Amino acid sequence: MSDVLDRLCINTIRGLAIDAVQAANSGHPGLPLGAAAMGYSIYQKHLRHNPLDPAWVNRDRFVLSAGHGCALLYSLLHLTGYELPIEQLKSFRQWGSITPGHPELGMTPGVEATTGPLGQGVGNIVGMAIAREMLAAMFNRDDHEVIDFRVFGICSDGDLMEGVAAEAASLAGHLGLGSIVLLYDDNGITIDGKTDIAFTEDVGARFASYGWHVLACDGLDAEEVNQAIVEGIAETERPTLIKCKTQIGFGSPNRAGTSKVHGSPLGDEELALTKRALGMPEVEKFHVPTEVFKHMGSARQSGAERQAVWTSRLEKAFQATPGLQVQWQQFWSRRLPQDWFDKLPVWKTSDQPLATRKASELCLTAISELPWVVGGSADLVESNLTYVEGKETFRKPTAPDAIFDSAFGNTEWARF
Ligand SMILES: Cc1ncc(C[n+]2csc(CCOP(=O)(O)OP(=O)(O)O)c2C)c(N)n1
Ligand SMILES: [Mg+2]
Repeated sequence: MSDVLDRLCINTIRGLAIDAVQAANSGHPGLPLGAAAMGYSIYQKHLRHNPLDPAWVNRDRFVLSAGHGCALLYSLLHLTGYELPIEQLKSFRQWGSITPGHPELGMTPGVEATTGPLGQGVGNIVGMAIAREMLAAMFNRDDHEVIDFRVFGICSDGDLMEGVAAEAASLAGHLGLGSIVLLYDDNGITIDGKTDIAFTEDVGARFASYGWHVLACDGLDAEEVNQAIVEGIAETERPTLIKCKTQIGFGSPNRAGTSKVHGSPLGDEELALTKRALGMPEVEKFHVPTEVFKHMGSARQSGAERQAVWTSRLEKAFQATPGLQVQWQQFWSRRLPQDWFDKLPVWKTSDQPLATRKASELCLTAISELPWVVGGSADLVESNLTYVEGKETFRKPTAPDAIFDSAFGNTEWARF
């Protein structure tokens, strides 16, 4: 029974996405048709979110790195009860709508990152997972874990061809960012044709060499995807990549498996044929069966309940740890203390010359007492003077710190 309902939900997502693209007469139907089961499994079975409060601090994150497939994301957000009414799907890609042709952070409730430039969403995912570890180090106490969100994502062939994804994935493997579960829409097709015209590497072996936990499954089979995600979540020491074998444009009798379906609307005739193949009503546009609305829309209630449980956990943590609440409120209000500016050193033009890197160091040191200052250096700490005495580097518990090893212990995540 649940199999039947799952299939209906997945095909409803497909139907909404291709109707949106057709209504706009532009967009990308191929990815939503192929990756609908992946998106559904994440949103329906695993994502701990509250559609009515997309800013809930401890929500699981989801990033669609392959931003061109955003009709999939908008369909998922609509069905799970975000403030994204069906009219927004009907006005996909239109001026004034909140459903732009690639996801935009701050425009659509539930969109966590602006994506479109391939590979960069993978970078966002890794950044979010790093932020999670920093937040956990700041706010979790032994018996009170208030930060424990996971970071999910979907990426495509094009994403994994990009250097930025490789660099970020290497760092994620090195750091052992176990909160990441990244699904790879392995459909073997890009805009110019089959991936083997340019991309024949063993992606799984590459990610394994980065230190990732690599799984593979049939990405069209919701239950297989679901099982793989369960395994990915259970692995908390390494990030997980799930190679999901799919077919671009799945369901479209004349376009599935071809690059033609990547970025052009199906057209009325092929759209009807696709819906027929998927067992969906052919004429009615933007069709959502009542049972799908009920099933997927239940995320509103379960999300609110989950957030309420977490809120009481947070209150218990505040009670148990003096000072934590003030620190928490200061941090999330994103306001700096009134006098932070006064702490900065002041120079006059008549002063002795000073190297800018030295002046930078003095400024950094002055503001380093703010608890949330995080800095970085492109392997140039000693030349840029970006190290602040008494502060620690962010690194994996077991990783050596080449420069400062003797000065600081390396047995736990740096506390900020
Ligand atoms: C950095 C970058 N280069 C090029 C593009 C243009 N572009 C959009 S999608 C795409 C590739 C499509 O292939 P894939 O990522 O496998 O997506 P699919 O066709 O399977 O949906 C390209 C090259 C881009 N968005 N970003
Ligand atoms: Mg592809």
